[in-house]
Amino acid sequence: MFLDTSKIFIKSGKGGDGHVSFRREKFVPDGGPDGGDGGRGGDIVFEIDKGLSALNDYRYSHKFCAQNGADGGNKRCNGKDGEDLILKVPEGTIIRDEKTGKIVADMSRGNQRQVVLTGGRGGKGNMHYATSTMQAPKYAQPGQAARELNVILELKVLADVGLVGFPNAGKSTLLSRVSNAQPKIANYPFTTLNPILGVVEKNVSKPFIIADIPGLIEGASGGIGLGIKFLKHIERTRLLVHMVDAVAPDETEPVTAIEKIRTELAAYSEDLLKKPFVIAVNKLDALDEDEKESILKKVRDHFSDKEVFGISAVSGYGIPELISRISVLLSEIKEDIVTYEPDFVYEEDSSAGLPFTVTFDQEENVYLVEGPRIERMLGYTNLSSEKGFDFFQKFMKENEILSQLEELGIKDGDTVRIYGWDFDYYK
Ligand SMILES: Nc1nc2c(ncn2[C@@H]2O[C@H](COP(=O)(O)OP(=O)(O)OP(=O)(O)O)[C@@H](O)[C@H]2O)c(=O)[nH]1
Ligand SMILES: [Mg+2]
Repeated sequence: MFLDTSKIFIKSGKGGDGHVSFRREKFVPDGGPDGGDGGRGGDIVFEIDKGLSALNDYRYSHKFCAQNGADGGNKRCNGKDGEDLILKVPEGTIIRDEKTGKIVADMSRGNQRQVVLTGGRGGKGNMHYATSTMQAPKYAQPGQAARELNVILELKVLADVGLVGFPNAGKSTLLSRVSNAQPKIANYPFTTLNPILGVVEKNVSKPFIIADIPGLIEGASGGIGLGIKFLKHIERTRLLVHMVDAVAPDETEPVTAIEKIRTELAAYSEDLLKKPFVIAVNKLDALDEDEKESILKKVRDHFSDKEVFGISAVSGYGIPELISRISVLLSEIKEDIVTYEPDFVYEEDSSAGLPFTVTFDQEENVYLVEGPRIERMLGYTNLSSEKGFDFFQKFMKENEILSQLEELGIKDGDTVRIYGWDFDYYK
């Protein structure tokens, strides 16, 4: 079976915690801090695999977690980084946030590999927190939390040409003749059950990809037949080939058949209707010269501004002309296939709501700010960078930590200690 949507849960690795330890050596009574850093957590990475044509790998597995970073150790040992988890998808896979429907990534063309969830940063060990006033820091930074997300994977195939038509028109027969693909061909409707891609390489200046779309029927856009399920696979093609059976009975004769298919395309999306197209009238080998002429004339009269090719997918008649014309048309159409711009932004788990305390330590004459809310903030803030420090100042203000310090009577020049970091307070 061909799977073109799947819902999965992804989670990056948590950063390892920094370690608290002190050097112990003979004859050295008070060894300095030597707790190592935690390793970084693994990323969740999506990668295009050209060998894949469906999302079948995601049928039974729905949960994907990258490895956590290891905690730091003593003697300045840093924890091992967690391994990234690489998820392979076919080209054309769109990743959406399940909750908001926003685009996380579109794995197409230029975007062959993308980190979708970064692993948590490893926490710094206490060896980083020794300062002139704080020789024996008992604090190490916790590792940054893992990031997790429920996402919907949706495949919208990327092909240059979409082959559309009623069932049994001979689409798969044509594909098998001009490309490397080997679709099933049979004399009954709905032989092809999912889109099949083939690469056309012979007799063209630049190879292109044709998608054989399962037969459409009246009402397809409303879900009849294999219907709407496959119309989305036409969205990202650049050129359509309307294929019709020249020997089909009246109600499915070429002009009617093409008009019906175009009604379905329009009902799905006006954009499909705007795509350039050519017409291939197939099975001409089954007609005599007069019948051939009269059918082609009818189609040409009706679609007077379109290019109409008479072909036989079985005998090969007319196919070189059709293929070389498609090749030229493709070179004239700009490569502006629909790609989806990411608009999803991962929101860090908020530290709001977690407790914290602000106290005054008389013995050491410092103000202490502690608690899970502060630890969480330190986990994702790099205080030694300017940006990190700005964020930290904003955090102190917004979380009313500054106003609580003021209530305790803090004055300019007093020391505030936050897990081993000492700051001079200035209003
Ligand atoms: N005489 C003749 N028969 C053809 C020609 N092309 C295809 N056929 C026959 O038409 C039948 C349907 O061909 P397919 O290629 O399976 O048709 P399809 O459009 O892919 O059909 P679905 O997959 O059901 O949408 C098969 O029996 C083919 O052998 C042709 O040029 N001439
Ligand atoms: Mg077919």
